[in-house]
Amino acid sequence: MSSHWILGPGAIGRLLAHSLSPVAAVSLIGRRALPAQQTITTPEGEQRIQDLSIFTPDQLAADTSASPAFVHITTKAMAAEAALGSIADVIPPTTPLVLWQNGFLAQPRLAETWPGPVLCASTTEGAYLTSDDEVVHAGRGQTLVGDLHNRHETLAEALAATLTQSGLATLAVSDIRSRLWQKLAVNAAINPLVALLGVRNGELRNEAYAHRVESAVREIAAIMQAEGIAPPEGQQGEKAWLSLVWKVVENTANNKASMLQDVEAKRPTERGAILGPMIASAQRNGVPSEVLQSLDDDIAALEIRYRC
Ligand code: KPL
Repeated sequence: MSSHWILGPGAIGRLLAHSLSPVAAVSLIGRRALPAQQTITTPEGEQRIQDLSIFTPDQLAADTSASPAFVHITTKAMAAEAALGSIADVIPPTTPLVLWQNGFLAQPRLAETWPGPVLCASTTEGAYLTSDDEVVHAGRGQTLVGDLHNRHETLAEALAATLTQSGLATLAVSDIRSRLWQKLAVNAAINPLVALLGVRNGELRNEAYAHRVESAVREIAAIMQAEGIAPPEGQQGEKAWLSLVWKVVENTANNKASMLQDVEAKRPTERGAILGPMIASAQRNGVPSEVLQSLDDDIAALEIRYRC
């Protein structure tokens, strides 16, 4: 039985812990203590209770258990490096990491600095927490795993097989960088706008807001071209990115996007991982980014206001 450590007991972390527990040895690691008895509600509405092994980093340091086969980092993007730092002393530097973050901030940084293999995961599984001891698996999706430089295909395939066996349909892919940027493109078009407007995704279709989506997508399409990222489904150019964004808006019309949830809860947003890499790329490539920059400035101002 391989051993998986999951760093970050948020919704995806707990979904992973519940799913992997029957097929692997799982340790869930978080900064604060949580009840060992945890409940998951499946997409079919069934409730399952499991005792999970939950530790704080200090408890892990005192534990002499064998080193893990994989460390999954399921924190928010901005917290990933600090989270890894909190356990780095108790794992060999050759331990494979699996990064589950949104955006494209933690992935290139850790791929550069961590000596061991760094896999990235991009998932459309839907999950949310309802309390300290319950996660709801709201909808099944698909997970893609791979590494940015295609050096660890066998490892990605082994991980995909374990995750699939655990009930999370997963494919090992050779183009995870493109997949992460494609998701980033959609997130950059939707998340900052809905967070600022305080609306559910579907409301972006209103006449009053749609042109703002279009002007963000115009910049995003040019950045994608400069990065060499084609839209999924074989189409080309700005129109293809716009139709992808509208398709996601349609499919998630009732969702409160993650950035809006962060703003409502007065938590730091993932603007640095979503708008940050977009704007940095625009600057590197001499592509306009005024619209994205002003969204980023407005979110930053909002965060400052609620931090005071
Ligand atoms: O991924 C999302 C998010 O909320 O972060 C979108 C696609 C915007 C759906 O809500």
